[in-house]
Amino acid sequence: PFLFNVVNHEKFAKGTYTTKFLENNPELFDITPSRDRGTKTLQYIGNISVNGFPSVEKREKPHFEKFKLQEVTNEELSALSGTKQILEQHGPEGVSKWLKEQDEVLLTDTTFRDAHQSLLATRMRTYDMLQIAPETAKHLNDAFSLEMWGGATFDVAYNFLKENPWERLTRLRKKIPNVLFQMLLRASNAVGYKNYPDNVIEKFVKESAEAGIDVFRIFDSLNWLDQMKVANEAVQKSGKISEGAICYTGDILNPERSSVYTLDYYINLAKELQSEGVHILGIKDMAGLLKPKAAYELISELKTQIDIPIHLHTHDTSGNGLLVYQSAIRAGVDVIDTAVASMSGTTSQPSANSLYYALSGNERDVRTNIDGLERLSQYWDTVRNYYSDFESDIRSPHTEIYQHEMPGGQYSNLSQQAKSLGLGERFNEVKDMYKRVNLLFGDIVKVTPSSKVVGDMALYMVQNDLDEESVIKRGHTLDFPESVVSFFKGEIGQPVNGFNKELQKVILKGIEPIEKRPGELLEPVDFEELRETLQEKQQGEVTEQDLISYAIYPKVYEQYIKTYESFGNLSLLDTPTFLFGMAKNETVEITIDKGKILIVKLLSIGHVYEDGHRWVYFELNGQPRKVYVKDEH
Ligand code: 3PY
Ligand code: ZN
Repeated sequence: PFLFNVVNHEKFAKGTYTTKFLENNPELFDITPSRDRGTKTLQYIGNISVNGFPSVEKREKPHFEKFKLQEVTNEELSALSGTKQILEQHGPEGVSKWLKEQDEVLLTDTTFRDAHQSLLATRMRTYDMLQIAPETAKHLNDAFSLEMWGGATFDVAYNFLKENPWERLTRLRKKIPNVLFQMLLRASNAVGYKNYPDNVIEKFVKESAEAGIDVFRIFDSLNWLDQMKVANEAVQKSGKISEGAICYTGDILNPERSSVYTLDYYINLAKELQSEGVHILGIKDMAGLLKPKAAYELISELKTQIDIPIHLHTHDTSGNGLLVYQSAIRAGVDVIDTAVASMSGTTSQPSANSLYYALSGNERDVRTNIDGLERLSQYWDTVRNYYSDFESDIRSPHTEIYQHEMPGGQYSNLSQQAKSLGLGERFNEVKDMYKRVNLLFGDIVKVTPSSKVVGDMALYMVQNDLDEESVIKRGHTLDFPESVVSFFKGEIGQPVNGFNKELQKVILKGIEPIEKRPGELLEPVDFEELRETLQEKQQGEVTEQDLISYAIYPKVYEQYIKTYESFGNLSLLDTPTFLFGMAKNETVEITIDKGKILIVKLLSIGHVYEDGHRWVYFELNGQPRKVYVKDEH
């Protein structure tokens, strides 16, 4: 097992594992042991106990007050009836019609997706969601939906949490049978950062719908509606709810800000989406730029111009989120996105708990169960502590958002990126440059992946001391970031104002850009061929879900299966053990299957040998066991 440990460890902890390493060391496979689940789990815990978890400061496992979960019996769960049952009985049109008949405003709870994507770098684990899932079903029975999938959660699950996002979906579905499950779908970019062939989008939607997604919020990062058609049609075909979303940028109250992003611009997009047959209109205010008065004007006007229900999403970065919702509610919005209090505010969504009290006595209430929300908030308050290493550095409202227009989920990411490039002390410059790059690019919609292009360019310009003029003058001698080149080639679509031609020329250096929808030009993926390729890499059967994951994220997925094969299903570990390992003499119980529990006690960690390894001694269900672990220090 020793040699095997080396492989296991290096590829997990550093992510620098390459096939070269194996090619050069074929003997590593000579002793391939078929290890049982217990040993795999011990191997992981041993590793983390010795070396710590990437990006988490190594320290003794913290212990916070344990939240006492209420038992919700299976009978209670199956007696719950919510929007999921309305969809089952009346179909997507039925839900759309029903929504419009409600007097109260309904909630989408984003705690399982956007809230932790925006606050904790998307690191919330399935384990913590599952613990509270039955109570969530009960307390949020009145919600319109739970946004719990898509966006960045898909790749982060595989890449950083070493867990399978499809398993998250199916396991939560079992515990929450009553409320619609919603995901964020980046249209032709699926859950990735680039355009995929149409048949990949179609298959992704089909599999997601079958696994339990009911509402697909579809957006294009440049508001180019042509890009949304393939996804919308696939959702319609699956019998699920298609929410066509418009991304909000600029400021409709300020005609000097832009002559393009006006009230009319948004109304026209909404009408077009309605004519595509979407069941709900989404307004996606990803940066939190929509001001209260603008929300009132936009929603009021939409209410007179379109017939489908309106679903508003915002971020509370400026601190004005509740005012925005209050205005939108007065104007007749049908559904709004909130998070439970302890996972709300700043770059996340506004707090559902606060909104409940803010509206009390008003002409229109929010439909929710405040006592239930308080319990959920207490639960997440405790759980959030374990993820403190992933908290962003925003501690208070940031009104500068109205200037730089950076999406909620990008801020902490970009600040991390800046730090890693040695620009940590120049982040104010980076933010200012972000604003300038947007204008240099012709004032584009900024949301994943177009926001990443602007961010990459801003970092590049600050790092190389470039400005608008020198970038054009010296551009022919510069190697621009890959995402920037791809954007100017037209590979993520066409921006509203077209490209800055002068800049495009210096960036592309003779390459012809495309003007067509990229999906039209991309070869369809041959899934049978891909299945054969993957079958060679993966032990066990290749499912349709594995296949589509591999099509979207080949490298990330391959890395994940290797980790899985070495350490087993890591989503079964409790979060403190997953992130901090175990202390001497500590015992944990891990349920690996119904009725199958591993009782693990860590006895001691041995000294370092000359080869840099240590033995870690355990008791597993009463039997002595030891694993050999490389010490990385
Ligand atoms: C995503 O695409 O992940 C987003 O949350 C965009 O706002
Ligand atoms: Zn968002």
